Amino acid sequence: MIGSQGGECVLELLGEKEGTVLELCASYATIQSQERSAGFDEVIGQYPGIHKETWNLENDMKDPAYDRVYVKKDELEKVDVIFANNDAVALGAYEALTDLGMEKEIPVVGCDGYTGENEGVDLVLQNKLAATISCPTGGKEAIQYALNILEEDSGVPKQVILRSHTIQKKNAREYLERIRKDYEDNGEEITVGYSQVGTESQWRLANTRSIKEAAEEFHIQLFMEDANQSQEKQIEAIRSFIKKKVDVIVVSPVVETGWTEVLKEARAAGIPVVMSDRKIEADSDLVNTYIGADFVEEGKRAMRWIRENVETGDGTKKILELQGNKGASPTEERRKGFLEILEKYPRYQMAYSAYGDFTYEGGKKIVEDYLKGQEWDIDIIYSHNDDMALGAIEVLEEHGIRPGVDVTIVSVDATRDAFEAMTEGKLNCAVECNPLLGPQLMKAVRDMVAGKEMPLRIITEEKVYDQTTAEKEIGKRKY
Ligand code: GYE
Repeated sequence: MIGSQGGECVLELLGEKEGTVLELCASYATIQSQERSAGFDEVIGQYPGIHKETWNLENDMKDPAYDRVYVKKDELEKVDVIFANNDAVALGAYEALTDLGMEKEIPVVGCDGYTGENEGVDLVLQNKLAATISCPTGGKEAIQYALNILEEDSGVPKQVILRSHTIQKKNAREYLERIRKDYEDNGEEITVGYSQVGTESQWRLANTRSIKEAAEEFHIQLFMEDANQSQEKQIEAIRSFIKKKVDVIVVSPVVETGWTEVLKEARAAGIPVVMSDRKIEADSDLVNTYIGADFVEEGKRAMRWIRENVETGDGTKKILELQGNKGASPTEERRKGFLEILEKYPRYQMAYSAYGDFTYEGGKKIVEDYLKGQEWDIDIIYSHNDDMALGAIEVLEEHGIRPGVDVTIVSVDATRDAFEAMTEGKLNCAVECNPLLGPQLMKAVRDMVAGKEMPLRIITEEKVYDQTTAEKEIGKRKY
């Protein structure tokens, strides 16, 4: 159904029923992908003037799709349209075409048609995709039919084939409006209990603001508890939410382990749980979905930037690492990703590493302690967040060591403060971690309450900034 609709859409774009279409078959080994491809063939196959090429991709992610398309410029020359069986892959293809200067020549069609920021419908509105074919998950309808069956209503159909839609620029706004109405018609007020980590960083403050604003915008009643970095307090908060019988519980977990018991209590009470920003170690059936960044990738990006920008000559460069709080997923994973790249380049050495709990004071203290023990001999500071990096900068300056000059500093988050430090030349690079999770989270909450099936993970989109780009970007910083 979705594939054949994709086929119709491609026909419309080709106009003359001839030409070459490149099909990007994401996660090609899955049944879903094969079905979409078969549906597509059924339509396209009727026109002998249309030549089809298929590239099978192992997964459905954007970056590998970008890489695959980018290196094949020669083969793209004869292509008239690209059809990707998911929107992330379609976006990867579009970005590769843009970097090759071919985006005007080859329209890209995707599938899924999700309605969040930078998802299918939005990409159509941004003129990045020529169209997306929406894929209804059917969760809401399934629940409605289940209720009908329980109430012994007659006329429950045996099979329901849901409609998918072709969304193009001309109908995208109308489509979004219809979906919004669907939600409103649903009527009931949703309640969410949110256990927040604390107020340790600028990132966290921006994150809290984003969640509160989005709750208002989505008409969701929010109970937010600040745990002041204590897991005990978070567990207490979750229990209080269970007692309140909220519709959904959201946790931004201060550490990864120790959640199983309380999450089982939530499950027993029938309350779905979402992990926001950070992850945990627990059975996957205890958490409905995760929303947040790819922290391993952030660590890798930090070290890749160092490798490309800090020359070693014949010597070695010493790194001091400011870690977040012990046992938190961003701490563990930012370290892991960083070390994974570092290990390949023995001229960079991890000389010292300590926990600074993601706070300004924590960053200060690590550098102060280091300087108490020895002469300053560090070339690079890698900080798991901006606040600690800024704390470190203060201490370095007090000791006459020039941050950003005598020592290269790379941090994660890319808050406005970090941009200021970059434009002042004190911070060299900031790997972005987007705290504005509110809208995506509240959308997921609404979807969940409406009975929609949730993706396992929702990963945010991020970039790397340094002094060459900071000046241009600082004005756009929202946090
Ligand atoms: O980077 C840091 C904050 O969990 C991603 O926590 C978050 C991290 C963020 O305190 O600044």
